[in-house]
Amino acid sequence: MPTVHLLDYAAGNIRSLVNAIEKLGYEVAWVTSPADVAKADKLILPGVGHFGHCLTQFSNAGYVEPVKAYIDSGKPFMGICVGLQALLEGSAENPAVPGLGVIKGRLERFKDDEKSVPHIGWNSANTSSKGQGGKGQSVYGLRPDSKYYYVHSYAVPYREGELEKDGWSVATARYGSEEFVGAAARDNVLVTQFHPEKSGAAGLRVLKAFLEGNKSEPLPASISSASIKEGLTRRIIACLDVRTNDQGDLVVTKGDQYDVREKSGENAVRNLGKPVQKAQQYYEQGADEVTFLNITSFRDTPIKDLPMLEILRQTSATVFVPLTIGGGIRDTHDPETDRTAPALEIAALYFQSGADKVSIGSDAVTAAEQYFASNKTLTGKTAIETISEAYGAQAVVVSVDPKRVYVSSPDDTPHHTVETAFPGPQGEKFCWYACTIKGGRETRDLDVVQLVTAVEAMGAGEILLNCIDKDGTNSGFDLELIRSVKAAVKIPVIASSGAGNAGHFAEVFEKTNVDAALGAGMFHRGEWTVKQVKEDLRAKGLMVRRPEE
Ligand code: 1PR
Repeated sequence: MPTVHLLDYAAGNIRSLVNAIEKLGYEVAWVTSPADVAKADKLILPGVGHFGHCLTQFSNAGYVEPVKAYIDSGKPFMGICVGLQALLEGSAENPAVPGLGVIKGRLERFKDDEKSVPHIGWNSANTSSKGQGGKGQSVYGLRPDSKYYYVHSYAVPYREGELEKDGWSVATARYGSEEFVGAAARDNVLVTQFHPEKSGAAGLRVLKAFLEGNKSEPLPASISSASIKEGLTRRIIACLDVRTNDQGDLVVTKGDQYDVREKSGENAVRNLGKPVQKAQQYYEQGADEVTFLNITSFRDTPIKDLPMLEILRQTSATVFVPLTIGGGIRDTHDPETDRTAPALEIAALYFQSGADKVSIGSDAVTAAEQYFASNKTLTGKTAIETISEAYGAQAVVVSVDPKRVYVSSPDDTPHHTVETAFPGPQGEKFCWYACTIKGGRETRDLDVVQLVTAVEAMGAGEILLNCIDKDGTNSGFDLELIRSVKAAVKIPVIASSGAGNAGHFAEVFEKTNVDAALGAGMFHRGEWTVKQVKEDLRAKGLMVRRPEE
């Protein structure tokens, strides 16, 4: 089997990249010391997270000069995400830390006055009119009508002609009003800001072209200017709530307002299928991400044997879109070693098993309560802060489980209220959203706006916004809740709970500025496929990613 070397300097979820490379028929060998670099025939520098953190580790380990020498040798080199950023001269994220300077330019933070930051989701890498690839040619399998998965807060602003005059072919993407470098290629070097290993068939094609040294080929004739649509697509996420049923099997389940037991018969846990199979099915239907929420607690299970780890390992071998895992991301007692493993260690196990993001629920509420109790002091020790520091904000989702508390007037509560078009049982025209923990079983005196602003300050990169009142009702998303959370934070927000048909997805995108929308029950019961939802959105003029063969 041909071999490709990966440089491992603790750069986040590398498992997916290894899976993708192996699927393409290559074997992975690891560069574990600077002396290994020169032995590689093909070298990939992966990386997610924080520029300064990654580059400092990279430089302290002595990799700067060997990697520069490798690039100068003319052997194939690919940099992914922070692996692209490393080749620049520097970054506004950490001006004191220099990059390798192979590419002229600096990273700048996206402006968040008009859009969410980080930039998360599927966007273009369009070479159609730029650089030496030029019209009609595909650079390393990149196609102007394909979409690729990006997750980053910093990017190289695109200035026409600047990189090209140094011989780079540049693929660009647009986020809001900003155009940035999505990928660039020159001689033996290919760098991508997006993650090819997370970009479905389109991403695997780019990786394959790199591995095979296929730098340029004619674009398929089917691509026309009409089929090229710039910008971020509407993200559709399939969510699997996973727990053990009464027979001890891990199943996908789905509750009504968080009650996952059948209403009749033996009151059994609803069994809607097997987690890995369901995830595969949604990937094939075109889901832009898959989220697993572990809603069971695995009592007395040694941490390294947590069943969700195996689910992730199996899923990430064939599902090449981002995977999020939630449930139980907190400091955890390990019965095997009789010690408490910090949340960061639990998260690390999930990242090593194929997760791209972890989602934190109950622990985030406790951390937010402490944050307000200590006059908004950041301790640096919460799960959110430690994981965000090590893996980057984009790897930390906070899952919120709010429920409505009705009041007659905003003066009746110190909490953030919304005026509602759906009055309460006594005709109350206002409500606030109380945060809950432990799967909705315990309600706290903390409102959703307090929670999301606190976790944003701690370094969370995204909000997964459930709603207990709407969960499993098939009556559509709670638009009032979504608007109020979107107005409170700059980080992306995923709408969740209540989707019952394709029209509900169109509604949430048209009537709010939410960043992504998630469905569960309607997909699990087979009433709608992800593909049908996307077709409906496309017919309504909303841009979605088309899954490729
Ligand atoms: O508190 O960090 O251990 O995380 C536990 C996680 O498990 C939280 O993210 C919490 O939302 C979730 N969870 C706990 N109990 C339940 C339950 O249902 N009994 N599920 C639960 C939450 C909500 C969504 C659902 C959408 C869409 N499920 O994930 O998929 O509401 O459903 P729909 O489209 O069918 O309406 P921690």
